[in-house]
Amino acid sequence: MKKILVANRGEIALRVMKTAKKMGIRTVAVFSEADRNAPHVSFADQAICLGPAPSNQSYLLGDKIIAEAQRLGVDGIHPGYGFLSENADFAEAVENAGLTFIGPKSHAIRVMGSKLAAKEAVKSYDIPMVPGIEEAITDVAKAKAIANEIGFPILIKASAGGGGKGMRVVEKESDLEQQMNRAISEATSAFGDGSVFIEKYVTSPRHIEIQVMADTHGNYLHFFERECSIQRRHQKVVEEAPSAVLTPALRTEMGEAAKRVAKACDYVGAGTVEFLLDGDHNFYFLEMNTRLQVEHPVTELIAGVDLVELQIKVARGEALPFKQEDLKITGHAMELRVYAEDPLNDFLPSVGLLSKYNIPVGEGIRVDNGFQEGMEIPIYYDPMLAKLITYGATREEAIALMEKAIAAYEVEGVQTTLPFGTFVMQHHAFTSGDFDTHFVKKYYNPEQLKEGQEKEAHLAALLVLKLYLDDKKTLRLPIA
Ligand code: MV4
Repeated sequence: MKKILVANRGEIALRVMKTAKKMGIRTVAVFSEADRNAPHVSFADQAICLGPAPSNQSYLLGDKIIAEAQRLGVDGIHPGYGFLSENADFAEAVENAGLTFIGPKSHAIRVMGSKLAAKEAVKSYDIPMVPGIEEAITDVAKAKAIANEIGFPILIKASAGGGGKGMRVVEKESDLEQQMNRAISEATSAFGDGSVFIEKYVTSPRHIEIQVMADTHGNYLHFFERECSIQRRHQKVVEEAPSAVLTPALRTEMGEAAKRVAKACDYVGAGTVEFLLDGDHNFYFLEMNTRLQVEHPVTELIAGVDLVELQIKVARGEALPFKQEDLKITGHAMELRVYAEDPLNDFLPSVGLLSKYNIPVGEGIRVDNGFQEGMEIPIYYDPMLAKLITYGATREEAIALMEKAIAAYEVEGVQTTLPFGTFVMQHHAFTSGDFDTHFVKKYYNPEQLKEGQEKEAHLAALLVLKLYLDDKKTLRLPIA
């Protein structure tokens, strides 16, 4: 593989191209008219404008991307995350065009894109699943019978779902019919597929996901877990590896289960198997994400691997260069997603001009960044500016370093989730490790953040006053 096209933008396009460059592979960037001056464009050896800013006129134009790749003599296409990364038809079209899709086969993408198909596929692989049904349901009377058997609360989920869309918690039988109809209509309008199913609702789970990797020689590896319980409205904000609560035995058990999920769909490349972990440390398979994930860097730091390099090697047909026994966890990594969103104003997007932008640097600090000072943040895409990642010997060290790195991160012109990161790092529930997916809902309100910021401002004012008073004590001769 001599030349790779990265069908993405922002920090992930840069991150993929950096590894390609390191491997001596030439890079092609694609961009929209809004991204003409973006760093991923200048970093690449070649760059192609796909069209106007909206994604459906640029980054989602699979056929155009493939045609450009062929014209430029590209060997492989890396889709990054989002956009075309989990589009089975695109993966297939790339392969049919005689190019390599740096990711799994379209079969695996298709199976895991449907929650019901995924359940069906892993059925005979001894994977723990939440009590529930394995088929779509439309009959309310049948749904009531099943719900009573499982026991309330139950959760109605859309088979094609994602991001919590089409998901409805039902506390009691009398609410079921209405919630089911809502879930079906939401799923129909969002995904064009109204199939829903029922699961027991796990009330206070933690979100634990396992990084897996498979090659074309039948080797499967897991690279331990990431914990992503700190999220708001299904948007992850803080991720870490390892989880504060997994024992080595549970880690191995979940890792082996994740590898079996990958086997169940003939997986190739990097993937992530999501689990819920309940208060009694029971784990349940949720779904598999068939792409490189946003939060992959925390795994890279604790496992000492470059996941993009491994993706490319696997795509070239090479065998994975390790055995499971070779892999071990060293240290602890923490990631904060730096979004251009206002944590004081319901996390509304805060787009505009980055009038000042300086990222922190130093030992144990990694910033996967897609922006630079003077750039306008486009309204058309995900407003993530960067990922701030810290790495230390222990969880405490990674947290302390994160607080320092947040303080050193200079952003002016837009509001960001940086202060929210400080809130999380200083919260007892987080530092003690005793938290679940309801952390934000349970503990966060903007007033608390404001209070913290005011306290900080007050302390700063006191310090200035003290310095001034100390200074006044120093005798000074009047200027003649
Ligand atoms: C659940 C659940 C509780 N019980 N399933 C949310 C997104 C979708 N991929 C799966 N999700 C959940 N499924 C059962 N049976 C709770 C969630 C959930 C959640 C999961 C992971 C991280 C954050 C979450 C926030 C709300 C709900």
